[in-house]
Amino acid sequence: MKLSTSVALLAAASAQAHYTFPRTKVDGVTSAEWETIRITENHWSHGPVTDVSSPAMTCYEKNPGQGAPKTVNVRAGGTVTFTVDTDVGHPGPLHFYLAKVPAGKTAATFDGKGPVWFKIFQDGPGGLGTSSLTWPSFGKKEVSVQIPSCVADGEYLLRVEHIALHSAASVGGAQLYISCAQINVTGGTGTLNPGQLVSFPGAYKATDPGILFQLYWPPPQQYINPGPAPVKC
Ligand SMILES: *[C@@H]1O[C@H](CO)[C@@H](O)[C@H](O)[C@H]1NC(C)=O
Ligand SMILES: [Cu+2]
Repeated sequence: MKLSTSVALLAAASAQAHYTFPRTKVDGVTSAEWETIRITENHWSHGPVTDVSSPAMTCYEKNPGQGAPKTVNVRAGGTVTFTVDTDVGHPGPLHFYLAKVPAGKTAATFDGKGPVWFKIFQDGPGGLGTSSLTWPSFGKKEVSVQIPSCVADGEYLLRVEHIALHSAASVGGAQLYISCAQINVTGGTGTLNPGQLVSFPGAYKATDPGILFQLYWPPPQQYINPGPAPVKC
């Protein structure tokens, strides 16, 4: 009895450090949970993806093929915020990717598979070369990205990804927290050249230097974000 109680407490404590991204906020309007974001496999456990070759790398969906109930409208150049449940409890980089929905599909029906993704944002640590790196998203209860003003109008999947590096010194130790919002962009100039598109899974290898990473000692001198460089307008 006593043992199972402390095991349950431990499990609850580690689940607390984990996180999900259940709601969007656009133009001051906050969605319901999993209304504009596809419900993720970890919606209850909050646990991470640790195998970067897993199909879960796309959108970490609980119900692939089902889509979220709504698609949220956003102006190119506008901001999409994801709420974090409960907060970004681990150190590591934050990434956002977009995938344009192909003709014949909608944001609700597109599976996001294949080479369709381009990166629109990444961040990295402060304090390189010291034993106390600082990560901009650490502890945040919301994370936001600006949709580039130069994208083409239309429906997209917007994929948020936070890579927790606290256990990343061994292969398979990095923890990826992922979800996909369904968005509909208007007012874009359409002049973006997204460069080479990448696939999830596929874009990352377990041994990429930004995935297999010693966070603590010796003090890291650099951090190389995995995946392509973010696009520029
Ligand atoms: C996307 O926005 C366009 C332009 O406002 C609109 O015509 C279309 O119905 C929207 N699509 C969705 C799925 O909301
Ligand atoms: Cu965790």
